[in-house]
This record gives sequence, C-alpha cells and structure tokens, in this order.
Amino acid sequence: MADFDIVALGEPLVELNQTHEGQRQYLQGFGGDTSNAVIAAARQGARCAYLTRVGNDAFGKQFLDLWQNEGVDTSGVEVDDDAHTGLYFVQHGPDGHAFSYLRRGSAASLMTPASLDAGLIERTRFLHVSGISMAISTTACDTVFAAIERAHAAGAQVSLDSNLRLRLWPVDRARAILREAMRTADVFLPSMDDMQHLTGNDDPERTLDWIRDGGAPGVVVLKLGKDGSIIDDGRSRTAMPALRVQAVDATGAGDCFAGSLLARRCQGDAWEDAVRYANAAAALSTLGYGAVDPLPRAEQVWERLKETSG
Ligand code: KDG
Repeated sequence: MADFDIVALGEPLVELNQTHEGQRQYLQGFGGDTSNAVIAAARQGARCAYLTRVGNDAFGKQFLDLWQNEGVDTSGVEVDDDAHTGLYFVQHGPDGHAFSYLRRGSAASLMTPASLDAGLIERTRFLHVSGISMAISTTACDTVFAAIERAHAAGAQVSLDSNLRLRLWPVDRARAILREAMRTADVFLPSMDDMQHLTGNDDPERTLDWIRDGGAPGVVVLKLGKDGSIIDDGRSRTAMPALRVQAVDATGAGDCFAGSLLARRCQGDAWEDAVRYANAAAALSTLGYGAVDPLPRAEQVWERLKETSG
C-alpha cells in the first residue's frame, strides 16, 4: 500500500491579501496553488506530502510550520540558503481578484529533477502538478515532466490542474506545454477561463472535444465557475451544478476543488460524488480572505452538503 494519497509538486507563495478594496491594508497568509491543494486535501483526511523548495528565511520557516501543523509531510522540501521564498499580492476589484508576484529567482523556481530525490513520488497514489508548477522556470518545467515519468513508472496516477497564469509565460508556450502535459494526465482539471485563452473558444463541449482530440487519456473535469463543471470520463459527459454562496475572496478555490476531489477519490468516491463534495468545499473556501485560512475541514463540507440536499 502507498504511504501517501497525494504528493504535490510546485511553488508555495507568501500571500499579502488586500482586505479592503482600495486601501493599503494587507493580511499575511499563505498561497501557492499546489500547496493550497495539498493542504485542502489534508483537511479532508488525505495523507499528503509536498515537494518544493523554500528560502532559508522567515517565510520559508512559516511554511514548514504550516505544512507540519496541517499534517503534510515535508521530507521532500529543500531549504535554499541563497534564494528567497516567493511572494504575491492579492488585490480585489469589481472584476474579482488580481495577483501581482515577487517570485523571479525564488527557491522553488530553482528546482531541478534532482529535487525529486526524496523518493516520495514512488510512495503515492496521486502526483498533483499544475500549469503554475511548469510556468515558474524551465528547470521547474523539466522537474514536473520528470516527476510525471517517475509517478507513472511507480504506478501512481497523475493529476494536472491547468492553472494558467499568463504573467508567468507566453500563451504559445503555455499551450504547447499544457497540451503535452495533459496527454500524460490521468486526471485533468482545466478551467473554462484557462481553456478559452488556450483555444480561443468559449463553448464547453467544443473545449472538451479539443482536449480529447489533443490526446488527453484520463478523466477530465472542466470547471465552469458559477455554472458548475462537466465530468468527461471518456465515455460520457455529466454536468454538475455549482453550489451558490456569497463569495468574499475566490483565491485558491480551484486548488481547494482539486485537493478535495483527489482526497475523496482516495476515500473511494465515484466521480460524481467526489465532484459534488469538491464543489461544496470550493464554495466554502471563498467565504473568507486568503487561499489557506478559509479552506474547510471535512465536517464543514459534510454539514454544507447535508443542508443543500435536505
Ligand atoms: O490558485 C491560487 C493561486 O494562484 C495563488 O495562491 C497564487 O500560486 C499562486 C500563483 O502562482 O498564482
């Protein structure tokens, strides 16, 4: 039996989140899409580990404490004496949230395939990676592909979240790399917004056709925001409704969806049940500021599901 349900690979970012639109007050928290996902999964009871690099600085130490407190294994986290932990700002406006980054040259962006040597990928059921993990540098991109190969060689499944961030790479490179990566994914989690940038079309069915024609072999869950999601398991497509809430800050909601979905799959849920659960978890994660603090625990998600079904 594998020691871990989910090992994620990517970059954690210290978060400074503007809590009042237009004002200069920022709440310090934690972000980084794959770190958010693995913490969300751990809060749903999954056995998790994180593969990354942090600086030998106050924020790197805060992250190590955070993961350890959340029960996320840190034996694959490297600490770099010469590079810093990445940082980002979240600002809120009429069109939702926007990110600004201070991350170039960060410890995580300097990862190489040698950063995988802790042997965790060989001991997990799922490896989870994202578009951001591949966008932060070319060596990180190589590391993701090396991790995917190692995961498959060891019999693990690969989960890929599109998480397209066009501040990090040009759209043509993003399209080419994400297309290559989605061909290796057992679970592909694209958002409609991301796919619209990559394909130029805004129709979910045509987008799923594009993904299948591009050679994606696994289960695809296309996230449609307030319109829910579509599960495509290669045989049929099932529309799943969204759960409506009064969102305060949607930062990290997609990561919560990914982590919760994988956690529930590891606990034996069928795809529809896992997506229903992940939708509820993601909706709850938007009720407070920050990517990590509002991530719900399993009891809260079950409570919410009970309310909405009853
Ligand atoms: O999904 C939320 C993340 O995007 C956020 O936490 C910051 O990882 C981040 C990024 O690179 O945008």
